Amino acid sequence: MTQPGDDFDAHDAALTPAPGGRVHRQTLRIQDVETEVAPGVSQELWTYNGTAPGPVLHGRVGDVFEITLVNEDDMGHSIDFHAGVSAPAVPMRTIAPGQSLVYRFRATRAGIWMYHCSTMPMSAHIANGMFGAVVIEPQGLRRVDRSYVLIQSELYLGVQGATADVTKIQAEQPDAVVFNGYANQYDARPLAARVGERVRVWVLDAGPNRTAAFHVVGAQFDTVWSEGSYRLRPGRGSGGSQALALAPSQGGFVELSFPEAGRYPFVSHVMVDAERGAHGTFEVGQ
Ligand SMILES: [Cu+2]
Repeated sequence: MTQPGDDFDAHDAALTPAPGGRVHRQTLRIQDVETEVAPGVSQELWTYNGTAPGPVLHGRVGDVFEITLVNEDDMGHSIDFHAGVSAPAVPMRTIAPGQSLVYRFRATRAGIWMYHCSTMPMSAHIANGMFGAVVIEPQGLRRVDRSYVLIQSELYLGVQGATADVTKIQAEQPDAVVFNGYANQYDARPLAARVGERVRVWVLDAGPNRTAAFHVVGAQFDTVWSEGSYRLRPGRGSGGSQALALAPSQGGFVELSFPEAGRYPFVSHVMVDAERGAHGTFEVGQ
C-alpha cells in the first residue's frame, strides 16, 4: 500500500496496434523471474517472456498465431490459448525443462481471450504469473483516441522472494488483487487521457479465482462489449453502464469519455479487492 520509488516503471497498459500480416509468429519463453509485485514485495514468478501478465498478442478475426513455447524453467509448464479451438491433449501438453512446442491456432472469433499455463495445479501456475491476453478485434471496431488493456489477477504471497503460497490459494485468500501484475501501479503512474477523447479499456479477469467488476469513479460507459457481443452502444436508447462484470477468464471492453479534467480512479468494485490493490487512476487533462 506504500508508494513505489521514483525509478518505478509501470507495466505499459497501452494496447499497441495489431501488427500487419495475417500470420503472427511469436516465441514465448517460460522464465522464472524474481519480480516486485508491490512496493518492497518480491516474488519468484513463473512468466511468459519475463513478465506477468505475459505479452499481449493482438490481431484480427481470421488471423493465424504460430506460437513457439520454450520452457526455460526447471519444472514442467504448458500453455492454453482460449483464442483458438483444438483438442487440447497435444498443443496444451506439459513440456519438461528445456523442451519446446509449436502451438498454432486460427482466431476465428473476436474477444480478449485469456491464455494461461494449464499444468496442475492450474490455480498455482496462474496465480504465480502464467497468464496473458490475446486481443482479437471485432470486425468494424471503430477508431478511438486511446486503447488500454487491464488484466486483473490475484497475488497469494509466499515468503519474500519465493513462489505463491498454495495454502492461501486453496483457501481463496489473496493478499492483493492487481491490474497488470502490480498493486496500485496506476495510482503511482496514472493512465493519461484528455477531456472529450474516446477511451477504450479492454479488461480481462485472469483470476485464477475472483470475479471482477470494472468501474471508473465519476464516469459512465456508453459502450460495453463483453464475451462476444455488444451489450451497449451509443445512440441505441438512453442506457448507460457503471461496471463491467467478469468471471474468471472472461473479458471485454468498455468505452467512455471524460466530462472534465481531473483524476478519475478506476477499481474493481468488489470493494475488498479495490482496497487490496485493484485500483488505479486516469489523469485527465484539457
Ligand atoms: Cu506452469
